[in-house]
Amino acid sequence: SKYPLEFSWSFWFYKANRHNNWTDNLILLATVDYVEDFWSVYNHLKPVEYLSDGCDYAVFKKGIKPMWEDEQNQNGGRWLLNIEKRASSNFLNGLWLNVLLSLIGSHYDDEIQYINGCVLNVRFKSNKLALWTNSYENKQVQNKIVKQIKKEINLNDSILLFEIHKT
Ligand code: M7G
Repeated sequence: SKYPLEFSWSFWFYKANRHNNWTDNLILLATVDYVEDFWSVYNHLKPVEYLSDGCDYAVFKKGIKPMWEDEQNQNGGRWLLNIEKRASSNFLNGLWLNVLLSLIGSHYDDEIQYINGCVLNVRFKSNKLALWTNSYENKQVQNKIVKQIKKEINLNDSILLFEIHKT
């Protein structure tokens, strides 16, 4: 029997294409309800180090789109980490996997309810990792979340900035 996740999670891929609206470039890849299915999808996908500039991966709770327009993101924001290009691909891959495991494993106590998902932006200048949350007004929740994410990715000294989404 398979091991169920506390929440179902959807994998998304964004591929840059100037001819489309931003939202039309987002593709829902798969939704997973079990640990085993998470690994099937994860293992099937290109490791982040091979994504080309302009692409994103996003993993969000099922039913929440990784875009500002989704109702669940209306009062939300993101904890943002810049990842310098000189960081190794192992580091980048590990960072992304650790964030995913922290989400599917619900490592955030009660604060998991305030987390919508995570995004990795692969960009020419600097890659970005972000954890999207759903209530920017709740400072206490935001601080607990950022403390935990730093622990998960083993980066206690790095700086994550909180940004409120554009609406
Ligand atoms: P980005 O891809 O988050 O970062 O935003 P980047 O500047 O490092 O590439 C780039 C642009 O994509 C934004 O200025 C928006 O035009 C568009 N964009 C990004 N997001 C996350 C959204 C979104 O959620 N909704 C819409 N409509 N456009 C977005």
